[in-house]
Amino acid sequence: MIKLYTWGTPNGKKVSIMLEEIEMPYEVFPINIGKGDQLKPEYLAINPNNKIPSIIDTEGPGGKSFTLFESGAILMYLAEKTGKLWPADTRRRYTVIQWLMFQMGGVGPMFGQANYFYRLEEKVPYAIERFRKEALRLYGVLDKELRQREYLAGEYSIADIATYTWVGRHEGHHVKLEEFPNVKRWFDTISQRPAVQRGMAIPKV
Ligand SMILES: N[C@@H](CCC(=O)N[C@@H](CS)C(=O)NCC(=O)O)C(=O)O
Repeated sequence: MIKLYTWGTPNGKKVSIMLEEIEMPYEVFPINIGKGDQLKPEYLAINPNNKIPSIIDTEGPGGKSFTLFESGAILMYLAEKTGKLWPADTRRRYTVIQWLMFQMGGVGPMFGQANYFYRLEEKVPYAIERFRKEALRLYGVLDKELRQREYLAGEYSIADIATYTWVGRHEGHHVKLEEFPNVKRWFDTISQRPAVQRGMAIPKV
């Protein structure tokens, strides 16, 4: 059984989508980051970085409980544990990891900052310009790659799941998906997956 500590954000939804895709039983523990649940000592014992998501696998390696945070690490762990969305071939697997790292190091932080500065009441034009420009550059990279392949690493993978939830926030960083037709086609295809729809609805609070 997986215990999932999450909230309704792109990083949290990555993990619920994955758990739905691999059909692994899980229990959801909502951590309301708006109310500061992530700062409570009982949660800090699970994730010292006071952010969601985290998991506890009650039947981890060696049959012992295993606690993990960082959404990218969690996706890799669940993929490796089940062998699902995790190519056995080294080249293919590292292509998946490459695009996952691209998401973790670029897409997530840059889209997140762009969203933050667009939302901020006291506008900081330099910051909006900086993060919007970088977000647009990243959409350009994704669009060019997705012109050549159906999914980021060829077949549907954890890299697509990780990137999907952030592209799902495109309105927050004022990007029109119509301007990136290959990203839009990819996004619309993934949106139709029943597991993605179920995972996007977590946590139900
Ligand atoms: N790199 C981390 C980022 C996690 C993260 O930024 N989580 C946000 C929600 S998407 C959070 O918990 N924020 C609460 C806070 O910063 O206090 C991951 O991918 O797991």
